[in-house]
Amino acid sequence: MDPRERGEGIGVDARGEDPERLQSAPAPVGAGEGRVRVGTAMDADYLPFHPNPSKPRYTPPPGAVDAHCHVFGPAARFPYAPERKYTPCDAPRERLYALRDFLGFERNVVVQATCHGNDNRALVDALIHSHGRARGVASVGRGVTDAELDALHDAGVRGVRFNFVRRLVDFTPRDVLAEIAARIAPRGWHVVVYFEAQDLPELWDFFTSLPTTVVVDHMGRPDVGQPVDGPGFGLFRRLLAEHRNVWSKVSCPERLSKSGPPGYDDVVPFARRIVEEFPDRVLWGTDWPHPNMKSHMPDDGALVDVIPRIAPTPSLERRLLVDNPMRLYWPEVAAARAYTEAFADIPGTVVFDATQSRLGYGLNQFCMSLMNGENRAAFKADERGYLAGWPMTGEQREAVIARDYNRMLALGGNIYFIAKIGATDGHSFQNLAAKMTGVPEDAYRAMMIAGGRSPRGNRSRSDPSR
Ligand code: 0GY
Repeated sequence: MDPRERGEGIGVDARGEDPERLQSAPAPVGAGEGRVRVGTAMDADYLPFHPNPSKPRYTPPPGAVDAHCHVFGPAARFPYAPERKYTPCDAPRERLYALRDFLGFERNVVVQATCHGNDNRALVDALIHSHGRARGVASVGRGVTDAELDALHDAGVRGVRFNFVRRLVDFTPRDVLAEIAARIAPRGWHVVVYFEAQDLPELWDFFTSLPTTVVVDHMGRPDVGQPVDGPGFGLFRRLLAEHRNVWSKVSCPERLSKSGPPGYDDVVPFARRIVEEFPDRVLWGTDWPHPNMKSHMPDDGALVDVIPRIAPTPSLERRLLVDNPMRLYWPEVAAARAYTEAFADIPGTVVFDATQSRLGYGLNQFCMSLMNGENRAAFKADERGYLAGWPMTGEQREAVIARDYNRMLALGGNIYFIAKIGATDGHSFQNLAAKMTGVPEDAYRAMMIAGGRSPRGNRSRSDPSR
């Protein structure tokens, strides 16, 4: 059996030899031909996702979220909906997560696509196998039970999607959608809407009556042949300006562009305008696996390289890729982060939170290996050689070689672990702490006996009594 049909052999390690390309065995064009997938085959004119996207030149900030992507099938496990308008190429979660790592993202928001209708099983399967690194937007009908909504929430779903694009779905009465929105609102979920720009006037009243945050897919699909200051895009900007609960995904240049890849130059001014005007209500996503593209299949690496052109400052980038999606999809993590960030301006303090812990995982594992005598001997005999065997950054290795303990803390080291290096060198904890403080050991000892360091001048800069 072809491993692609089992969704296997395409995990994060299945990279080819060219580090500039993600080489995980593509589903070739026409992969559906001649195959029976529970009675369905990929549409003859359907373009499969890019087989080997390039490595982006742009590096997303740590913690970046791809906030619009899909999983399709595999159809053998998760059949496509009978009422679907297209049959795609399977795009299983393993491929999505391999792409996430290759492009330099940390998390995904997986959005239910119409080819799966209201059957969210492939989405839920992707979420529960993401180790907490994916959250989702589901599609539900009026008959959904509270228990089903609970189960979706437990899996990581935080929103529902209402699709108004006529080529993708049949019409659903507005009162049905309003009823669904009223049921999900108390859960803190939001509504994602997908529509064509020409339908915005007719949908305006419905959108503005929704009781939740409303996230618009792909900037409401503007006609980028029109001026960015023209009436069409002006109406969309007015929607965001007048309704602070409305957000926009600045995604899908490949769908909107007339000028095409690699730069998608005609879409850039539209996306940039939205990012600059509404920096705290924008999200970005790859839209992998790019269903229903007809003109071309985008190289996902090239799509990532558009980001710095639409979010041209580090602050805009961070809000677009990290702060905004975290606030909407992982609010509990964002709140914990905001709490620890409040301590970041205390002189000499590095808060060891989940972010630092992830950064320093390899460094701290190396430190713990020094608990073992043979490992200590091996490290002492050849420090660089020994360090090369641990998954650490070059900066972390250099900080260890230099015994720069403060730098190690900044790079994710934990004091309880990095103290093992000091112990290996024959230092007491007191000696180590003195070294980190930059005073002789005697002076450090005297200070501690006298009651420890004075908090004066060492409080948070935001503390008026500092
Ligand atoms: C997208 C866009 C498309 C498809 C869907 O749910 C879907 O089937 O969203 C499209 O064909 O424009 O966001 O993936």
